[in-house]
Amino acid sequence: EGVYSFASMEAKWPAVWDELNVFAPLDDGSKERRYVLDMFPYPSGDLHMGHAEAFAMGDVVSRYWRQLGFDVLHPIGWDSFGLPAENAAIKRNAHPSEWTYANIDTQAESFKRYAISVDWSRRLQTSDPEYYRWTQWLFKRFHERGLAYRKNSPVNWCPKDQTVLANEQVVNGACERCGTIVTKKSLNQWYFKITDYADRLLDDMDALKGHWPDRVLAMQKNWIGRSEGAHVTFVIEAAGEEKVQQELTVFTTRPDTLYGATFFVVAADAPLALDLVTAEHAEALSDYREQVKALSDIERQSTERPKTGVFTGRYAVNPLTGEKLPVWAADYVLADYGTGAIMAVPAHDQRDLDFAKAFGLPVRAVLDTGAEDPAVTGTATTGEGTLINSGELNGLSKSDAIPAAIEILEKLGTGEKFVNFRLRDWLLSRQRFWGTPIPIIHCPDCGEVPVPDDQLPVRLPDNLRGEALSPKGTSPLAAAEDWVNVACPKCGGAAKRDTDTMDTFVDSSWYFLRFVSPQFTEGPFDPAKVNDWMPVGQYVGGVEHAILHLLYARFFTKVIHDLGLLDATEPFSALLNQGQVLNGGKAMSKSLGNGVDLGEQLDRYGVDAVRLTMVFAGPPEDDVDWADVSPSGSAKFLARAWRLARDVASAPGTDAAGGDAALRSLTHHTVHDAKALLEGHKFNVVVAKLMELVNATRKVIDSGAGAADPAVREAAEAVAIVLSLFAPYTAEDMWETLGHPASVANAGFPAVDPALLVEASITAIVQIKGKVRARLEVAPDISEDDLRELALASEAVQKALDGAAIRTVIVRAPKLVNIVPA
Ligand code: ANZ
Ligand code: ZN
Repeated sequence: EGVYSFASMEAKWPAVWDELNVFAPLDDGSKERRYVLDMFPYPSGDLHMGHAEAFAMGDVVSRYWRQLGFDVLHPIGWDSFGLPAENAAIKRNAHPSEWTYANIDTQAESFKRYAISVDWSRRLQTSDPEYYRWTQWLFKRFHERGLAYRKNSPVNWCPKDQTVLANEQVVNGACERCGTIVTKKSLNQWYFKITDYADRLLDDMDALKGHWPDRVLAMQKNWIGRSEGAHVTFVIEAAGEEKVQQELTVFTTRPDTLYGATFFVVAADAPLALDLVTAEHAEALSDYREQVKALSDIERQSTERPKTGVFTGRYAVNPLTGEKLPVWAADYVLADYGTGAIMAVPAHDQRDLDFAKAFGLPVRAVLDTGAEDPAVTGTATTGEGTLINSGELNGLSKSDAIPAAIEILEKLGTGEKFVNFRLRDWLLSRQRFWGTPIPIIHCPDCGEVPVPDDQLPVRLPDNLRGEALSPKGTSPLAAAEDWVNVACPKCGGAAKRDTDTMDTFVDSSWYFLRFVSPQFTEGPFDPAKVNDWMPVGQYVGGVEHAILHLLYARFFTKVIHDLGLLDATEPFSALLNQGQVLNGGKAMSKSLGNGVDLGEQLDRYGVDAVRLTMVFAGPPEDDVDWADVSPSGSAKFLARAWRLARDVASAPGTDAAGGDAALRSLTHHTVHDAKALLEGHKFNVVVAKLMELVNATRKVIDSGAGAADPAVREAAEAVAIVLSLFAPYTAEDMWETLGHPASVANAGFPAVDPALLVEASITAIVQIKGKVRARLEVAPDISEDDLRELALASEAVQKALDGAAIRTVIVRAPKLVNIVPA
């Protein structure tokens, strides 16, 4: 031996760790528990560089907590339903499960080689019937509480994937997955009533501040979009014809501007527009609605686009003034926000002003902000100011006028304070095959009948393959007649199963709970275990999940709490977003041809070197540019660390007393600092400190007592333990060489001797006129007087002063003396 060989370490240790069951938690309450979780992978192909980075970070936390003596739960599973498997199955005339489980096996092998410290006995897959049985069970509990319901409404439709999408899956008007522009389609779909939880989702973020990235919290806050204002109801003027619509309610954040409303706008695509329009204007509206359909919400709200719209022929009456205001239909008002209708105040809202200019509608300022009249400038005024042209509100400030206006409206019975949310209910049904079947049976007599709990899971049929799965706009499950046609559980009559499957984000909204007892058969998780582990103490994953997965998981946790099944109200106490792995400053992609193959890197440099490189590249939140890092440099460092252990092992023993004092101090400082740095996720700095310690240890070996010095052994052991967080193979090998039984993962973080942290001396700097003239080695607790005396007596200082008189001496013990000559 004697030569560092990552290949032989990688061949040796996994079996030992397996045998010793090193990474399974005791789960017996003998130690304090901590739960660390990486966002579980999707089984597309083998692991890539992104996995290697994310899992390296999560593993540092997990291994650190284990070294601190916690009982650590660190599980892994697969988010294994979803479109790619289905598309691959169509292409290969296969069943999606074949592709899925083959990929999972490949990834599992790679993860084992990558030596992530997980308890493999807890592995789960969301596409396992043993798992989705409980996804269905939870769906039923939501359904019983009215939190899962079906409604007909215009939904986002991806023409390529031939399925509906949740609002959260539409990014800049396009399908999050394939980039196709999303259209609207009216369909009967299942929803989760996440809007019932909007307030709690927002309020409970307070407890996450400082533990979740600010950016993620800001994104969630914005997505929930709480907006305080009022509902104001206007009576529609009957223009002699039969009245279809009696009233029009708007949501406004600016009830103070009511006197400045000069017209109304309803969303052209809302049913409301059809209810309002008079016969005379019906055709113009219907033509306009065709135009609007093609636009995304982003385009519709763009301030760049010229304003378009049609008059409905109706007027609404301002409850405060009796003024008749024309009602228009336009696309810049969205059908599914607020009430889908607005009172337009062109003087103080730019979009309303643009619209007023385009159609020659009046502009009336009601707030004097000191700026010029918006009717003249074309710029709406939005700042603070004093109310004008506003009857009883005149003279009030904007912030006083808002509640005053609401009070007046409430007295008139025509308005009230209202809090509006941007958040919509979560559309969860999908017209695809490879997902959790919705456990509902539709009976012509009994309506929606849930499948009884003892008949769960509703399994996917296994006789659909290849072409039968191709998207048709309705779920492929509809074609499986023997599966679809069932007896109604209530009346026994002929009935049909629901043929939609659930959004895969449903599967991932509760998997962290399943990990506490993945084999439990009496419920989704063992109630006796779940509160021992939840909430997750550290969650690690990409920022791309800021809204979708993380919001949904928070929602599920709150509902499951409300069901009385869980104490926690938040799933993840702390969140770490790792950066991306780039190559040449750009994300790796096929089209750029800058992909780096993980397997190849592992073959070339070894697992430890790749892991260390990921961690050493910078703080975990930053991107890693593979073109800028040096896995071969990492490999060299690992070999250098490893040789310390070898040298110690082959040196003759000495008595434990003594040892190189400077090295001992450095070792204890390194361990001490590493703790604080690890808590702050400054993993890269810990690695840098280890490098320093390895170099210092080597110097001592090469001089003085050599490897037999007990300070050298102490340093080598500390290196092995701290290094085990980043480079488990090298560390385990060092630990064995140093004469300890496996595993170094359970060695315990080295104890720090506080006496060794006290510095023997510190360098004080002496400046004259701002120039450094001397450096003095002084005791850290030197007094000001002593330091002044020492500085003035110093030869270098005497020389620099050259007899000049001194005006003042400023002393900051123990580090600085500033001499100001007269
Ligand atoms: C009158 C008004 C006067 C308004 C004014 C603003 C300024 P947030 O903060 O996003 O909640 N609005 C309401 N529903 C809308 C919809 N469906 N589509 C487009 N715009 C809509 O914005 C609330 C404001 O956005 C509301 O207050 C309304 O315009 C508009 F000087 O009412 B406001
Ligand atoms: Zn029935």
